[in-house]
Amino acid sequence: MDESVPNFASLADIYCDTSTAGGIPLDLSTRWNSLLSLFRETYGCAPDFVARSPGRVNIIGEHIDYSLYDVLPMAVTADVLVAVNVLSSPLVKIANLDAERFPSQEFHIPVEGDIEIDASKHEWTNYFKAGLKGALQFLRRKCEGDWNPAGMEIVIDGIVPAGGGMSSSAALVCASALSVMVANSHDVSKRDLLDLAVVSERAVGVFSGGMDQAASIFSKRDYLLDCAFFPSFHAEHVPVPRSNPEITVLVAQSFVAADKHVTAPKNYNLRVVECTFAALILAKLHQVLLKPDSSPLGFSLRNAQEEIMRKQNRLDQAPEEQLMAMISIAEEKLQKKDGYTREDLADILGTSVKNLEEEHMSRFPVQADKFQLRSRALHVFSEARRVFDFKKILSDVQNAHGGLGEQELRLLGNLMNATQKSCSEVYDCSCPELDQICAIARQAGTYGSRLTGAGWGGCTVHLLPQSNVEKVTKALKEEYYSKHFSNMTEEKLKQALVISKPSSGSAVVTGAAMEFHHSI
Ligand code: NG1
Repeated sequence: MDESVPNFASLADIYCDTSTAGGIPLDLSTRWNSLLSLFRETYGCAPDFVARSPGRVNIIGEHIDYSLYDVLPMAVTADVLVAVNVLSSPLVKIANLDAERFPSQEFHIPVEGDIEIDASKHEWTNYFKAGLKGALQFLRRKCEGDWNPAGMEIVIDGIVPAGGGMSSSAALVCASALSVMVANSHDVSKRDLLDLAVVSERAVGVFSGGMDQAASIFSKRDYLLDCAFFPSFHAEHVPVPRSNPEITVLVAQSFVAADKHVTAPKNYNLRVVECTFAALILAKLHQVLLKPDSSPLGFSLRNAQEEIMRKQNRLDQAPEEQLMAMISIAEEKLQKKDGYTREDLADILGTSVKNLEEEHMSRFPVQADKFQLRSRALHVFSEARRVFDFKKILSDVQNAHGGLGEQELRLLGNLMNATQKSCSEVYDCSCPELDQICAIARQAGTYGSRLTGAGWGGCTVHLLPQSNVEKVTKALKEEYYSKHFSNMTEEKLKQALVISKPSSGSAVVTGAAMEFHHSI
């Protein structure tokens, strides 16, 4: 767990793709060359290093990381690159390969004091600044005495679709934080990078769970990442057993932009607050005390489960039985099916509405008259159970040295379909377009189809036999893309439908790799 972020000299160590030239995917080498050329044009020298962090697709476990339940994502090939030349004075100059959408900026790093980020102004550089802020706070704590932050000349290129459920923001924050650590000559462990990237992302105005940053940092090529958050973070690489028929993961964009930073008060942040209240109310009704935990507001449903199970002497029960018990408890105790007002919550918790708002709703605004505790808790407990069942199918097959057959694949698919149903009907984080894409894809031959990431737009993920890829993509093109978007180009369709393989996580790239690509 204390492993350092790897340093690679060859891009072939990072990317896995079959369409390669000399082991390197062709369009990726073109992209690296564009980055390095722009760097030279802008700053008159080659970068000292490139920090990279990928996006991710979550296979199962949606909206439960901030309740500290296990999730199962994997990193994708699409990533963010931050090319850096280190300066001795604390000046930061940032350019982006897509200069039209992301204009250049310059600012000074305060020698003392914090980096200011105005979360109400939606600027792309906020994400870099968030990474910088987290890294500087970390470095100031670590480096005692006379320490001055290094300046940086930077060119950034990100190809993780924004607002697309593939975690472009976490990829940018992780790559930025990593670049600052390396520019300040700090050998950074994956664990430290995770801690500071999660805190950094919360500075941009979202009560982020830890899944995206964990997947971006810890992932390993060809493996899924089993992330556990309770009682503390732990990640394991899960092999995907061979299968007959051969399977593929397809990611399909809805092109409904889901900007969770803009909609957070009614969507993402509100869900975090609702889950926190559900934890506090369940604990209160069972007269158990919760110690603060690492969830965004300090009290998670997983923590409430632990304490309630302890009180009922059920801690030695299997995790799936405990989760079934929590489902019954939520059904019995969280009775208000149409939601809880602030007064209801204050009343049960024995506090005032003012205190309630100050303690749990003051860091970021949330907009709601009623808080849906029952449905949110039921989604969380049932989704945590689905993750458990999904992992068990994989590990049983792996332990028996067998392969996934039709029966196991159908079971995995059913779990993904059940997640979609719960996201749509219980957690209320889907949208008609996501529901429609999943229905079309299933009809055309996937085992399982569901939204991935925060939802309310963005991406869907599908598990399907390799042999059905053509049928499913054709159905999606005809029945979704061409119906919703009259002028969809081939280029845009290529971005919309991507076969994803588990990729490697954050890395620093130096020396030979960059020169090699520069000379292609
Ligand atoms: P997206 O919006 O797809 O990056 C968000 C959260 C995750 C997790 C998922 C829902 C951030 C950075 N990411 O993912 O932690 O809660 O929603 O499962 O906030």
